[in-house]
Amino acid sequence: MRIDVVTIFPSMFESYMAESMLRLAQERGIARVEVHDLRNYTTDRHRQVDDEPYGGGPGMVMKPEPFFAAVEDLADRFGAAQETIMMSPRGEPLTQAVLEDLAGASQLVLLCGRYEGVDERVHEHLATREVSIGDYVLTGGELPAMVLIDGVVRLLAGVLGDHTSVQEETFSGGLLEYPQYTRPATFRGWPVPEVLLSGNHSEIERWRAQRAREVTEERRPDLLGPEAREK
Ligand code: 9D3
Repeated sequence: MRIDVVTIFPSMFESYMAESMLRLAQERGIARVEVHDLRNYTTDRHRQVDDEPYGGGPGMVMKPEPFFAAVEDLADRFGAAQETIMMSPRGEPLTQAVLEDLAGASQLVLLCGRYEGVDERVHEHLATREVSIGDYVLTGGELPAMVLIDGVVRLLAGVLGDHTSVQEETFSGGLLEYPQYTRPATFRGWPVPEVLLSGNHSEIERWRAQRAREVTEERRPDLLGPEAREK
């Protein structure tokens, strides 16, 4: 998969790209992520990427031309992407289902905004999709873009071990994780639940399923069916 990111803060991506599973994925040829400076697509002397809003109001709005020039240049060089995604607080919420959908694409372009917003023509005529990572206000689309990249790339075959596919099914099953423990068997007087030391694997499986259910009912009843939510 090829992912191109357009941003006025390309350096924000450096440490994330240099570490983590993303480097592994790039070394294995599974993903190629390139970050492009939006200012390189300006044509004026001041390399201006924003301007005052028509109709007045506070803050600045990002100009459309550099975004269009960037996406068109990327299409010329690498072919048209399946999706051109605007990271935006108005976007559809990012979920595991959206990540799974995006992981099926061979090429993505991610557009990161800053300031109070981006000229509506970018949303309407350039982006094929808009994605938000949740209902809270950040200062720009860069961290959301990294969140999306992280979630998509880890789904690509061969990035992580085989064990993850099984865990994925568990999560898609809609429950939170059961509690996990490692040594020591007693830490500061707090013991590991005895069943986990028993070696009885069917008992352990039952205990884990029950705890996962309890934790989910307690913390995220919205993940359970509407019936369970009533309780
Ligand atoms: C005045 C209304 N604001 C929207 C709540 C304007 C605004 C604030 C912050 C517009 C953009 C931003 C910067 N945020 C993002 O670009 C962003 C974001 C976010 O803030 N939260 C969750 N997901 C995302 S994806 C992009």
